[in-house]
Amino acid sequence: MSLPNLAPIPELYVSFDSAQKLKVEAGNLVSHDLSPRQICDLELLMNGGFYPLKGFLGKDDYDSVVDNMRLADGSLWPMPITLDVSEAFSETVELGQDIALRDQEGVILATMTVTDMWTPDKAREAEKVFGADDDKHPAVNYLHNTAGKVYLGGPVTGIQPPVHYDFRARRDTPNELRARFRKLGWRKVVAFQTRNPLHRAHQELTFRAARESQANLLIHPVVGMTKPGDVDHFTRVRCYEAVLDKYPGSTTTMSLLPLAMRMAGPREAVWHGLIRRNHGCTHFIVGRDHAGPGKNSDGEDFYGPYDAQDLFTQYQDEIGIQMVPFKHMVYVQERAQYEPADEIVDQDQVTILNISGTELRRRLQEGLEIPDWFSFPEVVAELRKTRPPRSQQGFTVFFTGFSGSGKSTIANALMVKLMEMGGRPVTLLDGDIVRKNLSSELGFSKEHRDLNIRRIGYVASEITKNGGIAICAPIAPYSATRRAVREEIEQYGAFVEVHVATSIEECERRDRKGLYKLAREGKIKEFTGISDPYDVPEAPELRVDTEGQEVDNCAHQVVLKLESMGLIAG
Ligand code: PPS
Repeated sequence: MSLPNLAPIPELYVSFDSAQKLKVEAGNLVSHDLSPRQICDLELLMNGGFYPLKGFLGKDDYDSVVDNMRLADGSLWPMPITLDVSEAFSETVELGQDIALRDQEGVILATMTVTDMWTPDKAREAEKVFGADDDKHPAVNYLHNTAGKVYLGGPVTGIQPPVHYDFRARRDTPNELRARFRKLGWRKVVAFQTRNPLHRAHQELTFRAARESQANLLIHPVVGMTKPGDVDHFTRVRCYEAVLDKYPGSTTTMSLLPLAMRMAGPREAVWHGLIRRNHGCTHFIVGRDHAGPGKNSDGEDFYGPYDAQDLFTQYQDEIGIQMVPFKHMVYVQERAQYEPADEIVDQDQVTILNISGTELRRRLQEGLEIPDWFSFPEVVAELRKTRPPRSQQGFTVFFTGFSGSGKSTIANALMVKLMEMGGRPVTLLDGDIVRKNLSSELGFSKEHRDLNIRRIGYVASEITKNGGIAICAPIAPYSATRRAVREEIEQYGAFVEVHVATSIEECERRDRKGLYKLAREGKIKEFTGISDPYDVPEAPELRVDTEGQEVDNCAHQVVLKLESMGLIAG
């Protein structure tokens, strides 16, 4: 199966002329609007990055990949690449039918012949592929809370690649990279996968990897989708560009990979290896905790730090690329250099320095020093531009609680206090205001409530992105939706969830709007706390109890919390 590295890799695109014809014909087909993740997957399917896949997985391939990391024909493939759709959409499609796959602007990128349609057992997929059915894993969370209920599978016919307007010169298909390597006479190429800015430790690691494997170096950062909360790819690419001239130009190159990562640790490492082989590389760096998803619900790591290296070693021959394993690199002060942690024999006599990702984020957030031994001044300057200290960033305060719990009153008091302080514009997205101005057509079914909260989340994320303060005060009864909003906002600034924990009994006793009475009488249906569920937030940033407390005091507790989080300067 493994192709000689420098020959072209098969793509799924039809010729230019056929594409023009197909595009017109596809205009009449049933259309699926691809999600951002599906657009990433489709791009790599079409350009050969996911070779030997010929489309989104059918049921047999899916089952086999989930159970055995292999396609039904036995080829190694660790990641289910599936086209998830809503039940409503699946009802418009029949087996054997061609559908058009469109990007978010409606451009037809490909057609797919639907050969398979099924409702997957997502809990099983989570357990087998990601090691646990735990929503703390970003891909498991995506699987349960973002992906559609039904999977469609079938071969894809490529019409055109997704359009990218950013860093165009830095993007290469597998065949473009192969051609570049051919042109440069590069026979051996070691790829470095990354979703983080490059600091000195990474530079040392990549230098050593290239030296040890006597290969040229491809810095191959992921710019599709990475872990929620990561530094955005625009900033990262500017950081990479800033350090590129510190590498020898004749043996190092950089290219951007539009991959949507799953953070699946060991399986992901094998997948990354196959993708890099497809891009013409011969070696691949696998470090500590490769593509790690962070902690599970019990606060433990999902995978061991070197599980990815172990699994890779097992499949290395089949992947067709050689692993360059790396241990954790740390700075040895006395020798003023980075060394692999496990190779330092005089550990007790030297000073070992290291700054974790969490510590780096803290220093950036608080505007603290980032030493020269850790990173390059150019990189730090870029990061500081995008991540000003927290007290200058936008943020969202998201109140949640029963109707009549006091959310709006506390939110109003908080708004006034923040306006008194000044510095950042404050916007109040109160439940009632939103329902009047943004969501007037919506009712209180689960679907409508979700839509309402997502709209609030979207507006709050825009406000946060642009450096303002958004105060939201809907009931927001569902934890999955609150989490989705949190993730959307945390890309740009802090999300402070405040649970206004007034009990349902107290809210009903107060019954300011007389709604509880109507709900009890059955005159209002689906009333939160009476005839509709409310998921109590498990770990909000703050829980306020309004019973026996002044509004001013409740709002003040929020101010103190914001201060302690560094969001308002002391
Ligand atoms: S949600 O669930 O977050 O979309 O709700 P929200 O937008 O905050 O709207 C809640 C306000 O609408 C009134 N109302 C109801 N609440 C809950 N359940 C039902 N069925 C319902 N019908 C109307 C209620 O007055 C809420 O106002 P608040 O400000 O929360 O008291």
